[in-house]
Amino acid sequence: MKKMMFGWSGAKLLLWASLLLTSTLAPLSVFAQADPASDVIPAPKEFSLSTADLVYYAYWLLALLVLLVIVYIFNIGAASEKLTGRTVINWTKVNAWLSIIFLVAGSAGVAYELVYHGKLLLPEAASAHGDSIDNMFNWTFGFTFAVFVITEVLLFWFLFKYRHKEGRKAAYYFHNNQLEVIWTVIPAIVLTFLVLRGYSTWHKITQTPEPKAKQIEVFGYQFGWKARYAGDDNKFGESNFNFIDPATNELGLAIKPTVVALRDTLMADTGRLGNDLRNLSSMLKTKADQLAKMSLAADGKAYTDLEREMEDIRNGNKASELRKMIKRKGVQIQRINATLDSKDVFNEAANDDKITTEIHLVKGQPYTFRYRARDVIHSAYMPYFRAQMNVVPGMMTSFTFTPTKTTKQMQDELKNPEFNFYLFCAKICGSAHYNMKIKIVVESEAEYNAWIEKQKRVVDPVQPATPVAPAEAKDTTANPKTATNRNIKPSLAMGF
Ligand SMILES: [Cu+2]
Repeated sequence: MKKMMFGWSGAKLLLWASLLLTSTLAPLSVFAQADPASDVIPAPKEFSLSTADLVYYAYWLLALLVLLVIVYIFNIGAASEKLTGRTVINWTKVNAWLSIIFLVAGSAGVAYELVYHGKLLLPEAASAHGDSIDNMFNWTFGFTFAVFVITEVLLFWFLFKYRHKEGRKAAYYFHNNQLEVIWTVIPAIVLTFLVLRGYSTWHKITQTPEPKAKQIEVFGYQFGWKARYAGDDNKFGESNFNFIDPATNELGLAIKPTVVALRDTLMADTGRLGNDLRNLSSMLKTKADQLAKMSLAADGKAYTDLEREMEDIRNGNKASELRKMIKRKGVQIQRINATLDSKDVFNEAANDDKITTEIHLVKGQPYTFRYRARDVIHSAYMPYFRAQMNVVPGMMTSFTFTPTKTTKQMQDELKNPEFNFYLFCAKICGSAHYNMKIKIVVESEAEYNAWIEKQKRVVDPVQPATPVAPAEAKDTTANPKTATNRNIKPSLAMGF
């Protein structure tokens, strides 16, 4: 009897309830919360329960209790059914009403989500094509939401209305062509409409020529963005991933002295690595002498590291690693040498380019962002401008749009003086992906001009070679266009 009172269903319920309870323990303040921006692991706090914790805990205990009571009531019913042979619980009816409860609770949940989290969908649009994207989104959402509501209501209502009843016979319905045609044709028409609408909107956004569009290069890497403006000549200098040097040429621009210096460094590296490769046996001997003076007890990790290095030399791993590095650098040297004499590549167009850590745009001016990536695929996402594009290594992608609201305007509209536009990475590209963003400032033309004037050129215009009177010298350097001698001198600072 006791066993029957608390049967298998009760045990299952308890199991679920305890799982639920343990999963809800996390918000308790006794668990120290780590600051995601800090590397420091917080020390465990002393055990303490706040009032909020207790209320939270009590709430779940109460829910558990109510569930237990319900289970006991049903168990008692089932037991008396067994003893008396009479039907106490009409399960068909219980299930039918449960489906109605599910429908009502589910609808309330959907309404709650729409009201409270609906605003998280997309912020207000701040670009010329933003409205057409929003329009498309609303149409798609409207259609699918209507279908969702109709089908869910019918599903649960029919479960309730056509439940089993004594004496009622189920209708046997084999096939109906008309019905088949209706539920095939209507979705086909709706989907065709939505797809064609999406296609034409996307086509309009991406394929409409924008002859007045200014170009800005946006360069993505693990983990950040750089922007490049074309400078006074309005021409981007050529670039090539083989020219990339993290310290002096992050974007791999075609600046001859910088690239020649990189090639020379690579050649020196190759020579050094070649020497290492030839002297592996003496290297092994030196390391063995070193190891003889050490002990595992006193030196620990240094000792085992040294042992491992020696093992790598003995088994040939070190030699093959060195050969690989020499080969890789050799290929890069060859590629650089192959382009060094090309007037198309090294045409000095990169000299006046400006590399910036912020993107500044003029309100109402169309822009084409041309995207390049250094390492893996990133995705440039600007939610307010309704713009998103993959940023792919070895392939230039682009997106053209016109910002229609200044940062200041948005700050006033949202009553948030801290507001800023950002370009985010929307592709999980590595450990610091979450931090990969660049600020975008939309402003007036005058403000933009003042900002861009202050940004450093990639290559400083150089002073004239012959000494001149100070006043004159100042004039020549102030305006790079009138400079008589424009030798290239790579700037190590490069604006970042
Ligand atoms: Cu990324």
